[in-house]
Amino acid sequence: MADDLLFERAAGVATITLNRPDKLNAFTTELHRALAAALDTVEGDETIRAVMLTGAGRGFCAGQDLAERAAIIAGGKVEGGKALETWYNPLVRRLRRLEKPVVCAVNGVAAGAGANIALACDIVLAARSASFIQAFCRIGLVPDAGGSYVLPRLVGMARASALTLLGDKLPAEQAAAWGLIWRVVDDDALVAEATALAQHLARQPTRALALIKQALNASFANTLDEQLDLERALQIKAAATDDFREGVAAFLEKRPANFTG
Ligand code: LHQ
Repeated sequence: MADDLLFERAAGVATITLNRPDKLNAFTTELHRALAAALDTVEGDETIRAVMLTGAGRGFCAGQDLAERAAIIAGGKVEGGKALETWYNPLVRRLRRLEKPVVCAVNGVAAGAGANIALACDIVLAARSASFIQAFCRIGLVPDAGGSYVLPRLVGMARASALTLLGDKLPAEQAAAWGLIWRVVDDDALVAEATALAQHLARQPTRALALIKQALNASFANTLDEQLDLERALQIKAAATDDFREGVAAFLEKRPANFTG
């Protein structure tokens, strides 16, 4: 079902909208397939220099479609790892490794893997009415899609423990106050603000932004010495770009930079 995912491009930004609003954009295999194809396009098109990910309707994403799961369970093929291996883990790895910034506009409830896919994006804005639910424990599962990795790092172990063991709804404002996400925006301004942010990012030095992502991805696993060495290696790459030359020239000439990515 191609309509389960909307894909638009304008001003250097690919806007990807999860579009199963009646089911709060829960992930079916079809939706995963469509999202993977959209990311193929993003990766392969150098005119796309930023991504905006959002959901249609009143939810962002309710995680795995449990009706699809129930059908699999009824068929006697219960296998918790397959969907992670095939879809969720590659998706999270791709978002983290994508050499373009990804803005997530969380327009409503983000539950289960839906919450953790939002948190795998680079800058997360949420509508004031949105919320985050680590819903896994409610149905006898463990957090997946990277939740158990990012939550302690973003909000500390005490909050990560309560969020994942209780499965309570965390309102967007609290999520922002805790540092789980970047910012809360009024509901009716969310898409415009997220789009403007993504368009801003699309005009920035894309290669440098990709290298920044790489540095931050490595940061928690590295020692200070390792990270200093990595920064040096990445800086050599950044300094070799046309955009670095342009950035310095624009600064000295007191004019806006025209980065080409
Ligand atoms: C849904 C869903 C949904 C289907 C709402 N599926 N229909 C990975 C790999 C392997 C195994 C399994 O899992 C995973 C990763 C995961 O993501 S596990 C976690 C899966 N997600 C959940 O457990 C969340 C389930 N949803 C909810 O708890 C609620 O819907 C929330 C709290 C998100 C929102 O509640 P409400 O605002 O009250 O909305 P609602 O429950 O009435 O939902 C609206 C409709 O969407 C409704 O359909 P209907 O036809 O009755 O109107 C729901 O059935 C449907 N829906 N989530 N995950």
